[in-house]
Amino acid sequence: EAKIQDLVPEPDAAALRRSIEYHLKYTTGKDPSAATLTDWRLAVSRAVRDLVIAPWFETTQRVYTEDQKRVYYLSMEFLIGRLLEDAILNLGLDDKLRSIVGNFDVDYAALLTDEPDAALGNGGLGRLAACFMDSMSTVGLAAYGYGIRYNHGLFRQSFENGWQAEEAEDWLRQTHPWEFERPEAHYPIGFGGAVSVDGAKATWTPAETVLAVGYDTPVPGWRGRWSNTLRLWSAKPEREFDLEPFNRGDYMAAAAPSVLAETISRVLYPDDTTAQGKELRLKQEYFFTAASLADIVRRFLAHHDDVAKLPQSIAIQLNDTHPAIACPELVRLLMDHHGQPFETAFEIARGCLHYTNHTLMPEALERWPTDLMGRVLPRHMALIERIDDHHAKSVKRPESVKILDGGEVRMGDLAFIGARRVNGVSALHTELMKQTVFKDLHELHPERVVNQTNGVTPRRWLYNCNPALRSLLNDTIGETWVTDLDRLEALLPLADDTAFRARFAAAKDTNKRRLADHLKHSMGITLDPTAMFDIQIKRIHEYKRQLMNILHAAALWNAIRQNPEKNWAPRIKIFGGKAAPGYVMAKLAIKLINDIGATINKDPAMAGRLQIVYPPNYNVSMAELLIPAADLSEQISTAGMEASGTGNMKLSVNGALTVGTLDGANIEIGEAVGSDNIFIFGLTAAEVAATRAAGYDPASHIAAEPRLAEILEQIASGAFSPDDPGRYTDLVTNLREHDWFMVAADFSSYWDIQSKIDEAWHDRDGWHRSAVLNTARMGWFSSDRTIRGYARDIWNAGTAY
Ligand code: 26Q
Repeated sequence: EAKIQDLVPEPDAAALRRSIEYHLKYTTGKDPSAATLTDWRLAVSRAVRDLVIAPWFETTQRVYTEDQKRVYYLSMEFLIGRLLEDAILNLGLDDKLRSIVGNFDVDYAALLTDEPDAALGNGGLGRLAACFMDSMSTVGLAAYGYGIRYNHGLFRQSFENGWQAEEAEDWLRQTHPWEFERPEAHYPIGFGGAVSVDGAKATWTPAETVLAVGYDTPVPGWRGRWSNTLRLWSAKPEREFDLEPFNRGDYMAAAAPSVLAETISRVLYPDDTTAQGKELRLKQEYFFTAASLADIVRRFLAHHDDVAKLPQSIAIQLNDTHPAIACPELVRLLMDHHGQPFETAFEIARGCLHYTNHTLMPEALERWPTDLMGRVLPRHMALIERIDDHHAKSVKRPESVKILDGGEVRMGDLAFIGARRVNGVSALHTELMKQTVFKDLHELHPERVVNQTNGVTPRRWLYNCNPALRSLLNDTIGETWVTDLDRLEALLPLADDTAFRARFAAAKDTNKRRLADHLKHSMGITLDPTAMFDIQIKRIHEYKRQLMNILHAAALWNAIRQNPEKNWAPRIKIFGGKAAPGYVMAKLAIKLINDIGATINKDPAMAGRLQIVYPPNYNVSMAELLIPAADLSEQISTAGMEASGTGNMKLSVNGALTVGTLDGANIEIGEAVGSDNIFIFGLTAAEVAATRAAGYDPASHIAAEPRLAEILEQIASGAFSPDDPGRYTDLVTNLREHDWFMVAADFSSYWDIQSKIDEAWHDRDGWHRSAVLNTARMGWFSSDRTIRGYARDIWNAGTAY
C-alpha cells in the first residue's frame, strides 16, 4: 500500500521544466516570446500545483475509507498571503525552480513577488486561521477550512499627505491559479420570507435565495505528505436572468436577480473592532455558515444514516462568533429536514460545536437587533428564543444568562450555550473570560471553558521568511525543527558560543540589509542597517497603543536634542498597520505618526540617532520582510486587552527581543524565554482594573512625568502640525482627561524600560545571547502544538504525524 509520502513525486528537473512549458502553452495560452512575468508565474504555479494533487486525492480517500473524524474550521477570514513560494519551499523545489526559471531568462525573485496577497482577513484572527490550516495538514489531521471567497480582500492603504487613504483591493483581477471551482458543490441559501409551523416541524419559505458555489484550494502539509482542503464560498444568483421582463424588453429588470447574490461575497468588512449591526454582514455570516453546514451534513449522510451520531464523526470549530448562527442553523436542519425533536436536535448540535473567543472588549462582541434577525432569518430567530428558554429552564439564576437582552441577540452567549467547549487564546485571556464576560455562564458550566494558547506556523514564519536563519539552523541542528519546533532547544548551549552568536548576528544583519534594500527601492528611503530596528506591526488600535510608541519617539527627540552627546542607541522605529476606515481615532494616530516622523526625519541632529519609518499597506508579505529584520518587538497593549497576539510570537522566534506589557501571550512568552531576555513594563491587568475602579486620573501621571507633559504641550500647540495647529487638540484633551487605554499611567515605566533597552543594545554580546535564547526557547509557540492541543482536548480527533 502506498504511503502518502511516497506519492510526492520525485522532483525531476527536466519533468518540471517540461511541465512549466506545457502550462505556459496550454493553460495560459502563451508563447514564451510573448509571455509576461505573470504568464510565467501562472505556468510555474500550475506546475507546482500539479504536484500536490496526488497527495490531496490520497488524503481524501484515506479519510473516507478509514471513516476518520473530520474537523471543520469555520472562519469569516483566512489571511493567507502568497502561496507560490510557500508551496515551493514546502515541496523542497526551491533550488531546482530557481535554476529552471533562470534558464527561461525570467527573474525568479520577481516571479515570486508578482503574486498578489490573498488578504481575506483583517489581522490576527484571520492569520491564525491560515496558520491552523498549515498545521492541520502538517500534523495529518482530517480537516476542512470553510470561509468566503471575497472578490475584494482587505483594502489597499496609501498615505495622502500622511493621512490614510483606502482603495479597493482586487486580488482576483488576474487568474488565481490555486483554486478549483466546484460548480457541482452548490447550495441554495435563503433569506427573509415566512415560516409555517406544523407541530415540531416548520417550513421556511425564504423571500430571496442565492447560490453558494464552492472553490477548493488544496492545503499541503510539510513535504506534501498530507493535504486538506480550504473551501471558500462565492455567492451566485440562482437565476442569472428573468426571462419574462427580458421578453418584454426590460433588460435591466431581467438582470435584477443577480444583485443581492453579487453583493454577498463582494467585500471583506475591514472593521476588526466595532461590530456594527449591518444587515449585509449578517447575510454574509449566514451565507457561509449555512453553505458549510449543508456541505458537512451531506458528506456525513453520504456514508452514515443516523444524524444522532454526528458528534462522533465531526467536530466544528467556530472562529469567534462570526459563524455562531451555526447553532440555530444546525438545529433547524436536524428538526425541519431530519425530523428530530428540538431537545435532541439541540444536544446533537451542541455535541458538534466549539467556539473560540478572541476578544473581551464589549464593543467588539456581536449583537444583532432581534427585529433585524427576525426579518432576515425568521426561523432562526424563533429557534434562538427556544434555545434561550430551554437553557434558562435548566439553570438556577436564568436572568443572568439570557441570549436575548434588551432587544438584541448576544452572539457570544449563543455561541457559549450552543458549544461543547469554549476556548480562550492565551492563558490570561482564558482566565479573564471566566472572570468577566462569561462569568455567570462559566459558573453554570465549569467544564466548558478551556485554554488553547495560539501559535504560528514555523514554515511560513521561520523557514520561508528567514532564509539566512534557516540555513544557520539547518547547518547547526539539522532540519527536524521545521515540524518539531521544540528541537530549537538544541541551540541553548550555543547562546554562550561566540562563533555561533556571530553567525546568528550575521543572519540578522543580512535580513536588515534585505529590508533596507527593499525600502530603498520601494520608498526611496535610506536605513542604516547597524541601527536598532524597533518594530511595531499590527492593526492600528487605541488599545495596542501605537500612540505610546510615537510619544516615546517624540520624547526621545527632545531628550537627544538636549543631550546630543549622550551614548544613545541609534534607533529606527518602524510602524506598519492599517486602521479601520471608520475608526477616526486610529486614523488620527496614523497622521500623528507621520507628522512626528516627518519632523524627526528632517532634523539633521537626528541623523544616525533616531528615524521613523512607516511604509504603507502593511500586509502578510510585508510582515515576511519586516519580522526577520527586527531587533526589538513592540507588544505594548493595555494589559487585559490583547487576547493573545501572534505577531509577538513571530518576532521572538526570529530573534527579536520583546518590549511588552503583561498581556495576552506576552506572559507565556516571558515565561518561556526567561525574564532576562524580555523587557516587561507597565501595569498588570489586575492593576489596570483596580486603577479604573478607583477612578483613574491621567492628569496626575502627566504632572509627575515632565517628558510626557512636554510632548503633550508640543503636540497640542501644533509643533508637529504647523499647517493645522489644532489638529490634535481633541486627542491631547482625551489623553489628559480620560485616557481609557492608560498611556499616561504606563508612560514612565515605558520610558525607563526603553532606557534599559538602550543600555542592553550597547552590550552586543549580551543582546545577541538574548536573541539566540529567544529563538531557542520559542518552540512551544508553533501552531502545530496548538493544533495538537485542540485535537486532543476539544475535537477528540487523531493526527497521522
Ligand atoms: C465583527 C463584526 C462585524 C464586522 C467585523 C467583525 C470583526 C472582524 C474581525 C471582529 C473582529 C475581527 C478580528 C479580531 C482579531 O483579529 N482578534 C485577534 O485575534 C488574534 C488571534 O486569536 C489574537 O491574537 C489577538 O489578540 C486578537 O486581537
